[in-house]
Amino acid sequence: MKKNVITLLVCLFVNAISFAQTISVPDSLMGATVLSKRPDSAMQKWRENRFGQFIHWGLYAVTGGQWKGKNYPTSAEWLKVDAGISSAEYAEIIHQFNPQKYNPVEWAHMAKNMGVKYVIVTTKHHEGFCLWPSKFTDFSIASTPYKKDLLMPFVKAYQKEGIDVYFYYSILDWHNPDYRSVIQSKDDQEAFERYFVYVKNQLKELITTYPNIKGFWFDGQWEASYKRNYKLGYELEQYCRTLKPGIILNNRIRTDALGHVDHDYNGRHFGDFDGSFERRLPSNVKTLNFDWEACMTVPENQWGYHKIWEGHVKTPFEIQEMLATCTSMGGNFVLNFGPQPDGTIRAYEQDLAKDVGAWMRTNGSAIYGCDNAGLEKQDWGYFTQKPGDNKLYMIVFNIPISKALKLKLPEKTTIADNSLLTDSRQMFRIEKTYGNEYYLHLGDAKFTQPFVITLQLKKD
Ligand code: 2OX
Repeated sequence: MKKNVITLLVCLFVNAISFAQTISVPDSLMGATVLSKRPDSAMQKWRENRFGQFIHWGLYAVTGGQWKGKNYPTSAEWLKVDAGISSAEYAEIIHQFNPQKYNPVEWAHMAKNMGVKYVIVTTKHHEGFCLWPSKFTDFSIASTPYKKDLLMPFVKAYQKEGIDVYFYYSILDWHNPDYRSVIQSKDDQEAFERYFVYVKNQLKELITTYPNIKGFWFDGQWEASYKRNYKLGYELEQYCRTLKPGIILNNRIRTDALGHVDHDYNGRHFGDFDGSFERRLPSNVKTLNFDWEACMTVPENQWGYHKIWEGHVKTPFEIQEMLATCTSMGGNFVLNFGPQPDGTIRAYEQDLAKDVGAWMRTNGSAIYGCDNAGLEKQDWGYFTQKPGDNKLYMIVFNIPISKALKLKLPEKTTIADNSLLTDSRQMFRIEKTYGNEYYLHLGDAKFTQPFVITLQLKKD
């Protein structure tokens, strides 16, 4: 017992040291502070999670992309700006927000079944409306006909399912009268500084009320006012790290002295990971030397609920492939949901979650805890590998007419064994072609879904 305690203390200490060494003081231009992958266990967990859920929920769910009889096809959470709604008029929507069918236990259950290991929820989007009853504003759930806190039952339900909770928080705020997009006078600067006290108060309130959340996901950091106040941005990073040691922060937390967003003047991401891949995946299939995350919408460019989905809507296969792509490049993938104004989730999103979840239950071991395998990408799909493991996963999306999958293995490596992940009795014929190249022959095997083949590797 005593030995366990000592081991635990040593682990905590080593963890704290390695963590502290990773976060440095910024240079004079307020560049990035995390210059390599954070080795501590919190960040390790983030990395192993690989698959997350995004939730965009706020007053924009009520309007659903329409205003005064007009439809705005790609405006959900951006409707206020896109439809030119005044702040006074927009604020009135609060009286219609009444999600009587909200059941976060069902949401969390759906998320768990989909296979996500973490969730990011919009506590406050650009509109400024707060899902929790904040002490620092009336523009919150407390002023709606619903009245009750939405966030506490959400956090509890997700954490009960073992899903890590992260809070999205927008720095940009269309409601707070002290917020400024640009600073043109001393008064503007004073107002912006007052707004910043509000931000810090709210973040402290969130951390104090929900102490078990894992981190913040900032957004709306690109306006001139915040760039000009880059020192406040750095102060914010420090503040968050002091509020909760080990907290995980995305790169939208701040800018540098030259006004760079996402990445500093040297191309290094701010925060603990590069979260700038919004509705796109990195195109370069190489081992990226930093942690990153891509977030994706199901319909075209909109994150909140929209009554009408126009244009392409993504299918489960596309989502599975994006997740596999991200894992194979050493990054996380986050899929967005925009709940409806009554608190339910639209049928298409529920079905998608079910399909992706079914696939993850049988193929998830090629995703969770996996990373870039250090191999060249092949046309049939994606290689992944758990760090330090001699097992290689092939996630197959495209079967060639020849039914022969090309493999290029590292020098001095042979394939000791292979099988279908979902059926270890199903093995495939391996043919050596030349050098360290092989064909894996699928033969007559029939597939209706993307599938995973495991290769047991052996050093010569
Ligand atoms: C706007 C201008 C330039 C670059 C990005 C944006 N942007 C970001 N627009 N919307 C966003 C928000 N980020 C996503 C995660 C959603 O919350 C979206 O509203």
